Amino acid sequence: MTHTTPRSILALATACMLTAIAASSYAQAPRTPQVTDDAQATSPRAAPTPSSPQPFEDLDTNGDGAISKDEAAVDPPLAQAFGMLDTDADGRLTPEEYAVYAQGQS
Ligand SMILES: [Ca+2]
Ligand SMILES: [Ca+2]
Repeated sequence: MTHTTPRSILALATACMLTAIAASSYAQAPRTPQVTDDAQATSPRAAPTPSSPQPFEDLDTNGDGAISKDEAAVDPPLAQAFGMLDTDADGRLTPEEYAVYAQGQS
């Protein structure tokens, strides 16, 4: 009669499971605050999202009277809408074409 099923093994197994569960939830815990800390720390400074459209003159950095795609790149929403705003598809935004965007922003 060497058949031994001590309860200590069951207890040990249960303890291992609990430890594993505790370890997994503990491993997840420190990540969440870090992410929110990063988001709070960086978003106010590193996100230069202009609430109002920039003046045409500011975007036309080379002063040729039109906003090229490169010049529009400083304003990501404008760069995204560039193709839609460039109604004559010449690759440049005239003041009239830009006005449509500026009005839509304000
Ligand atoms: Ca220009
Ligand atoms: Ca155009």
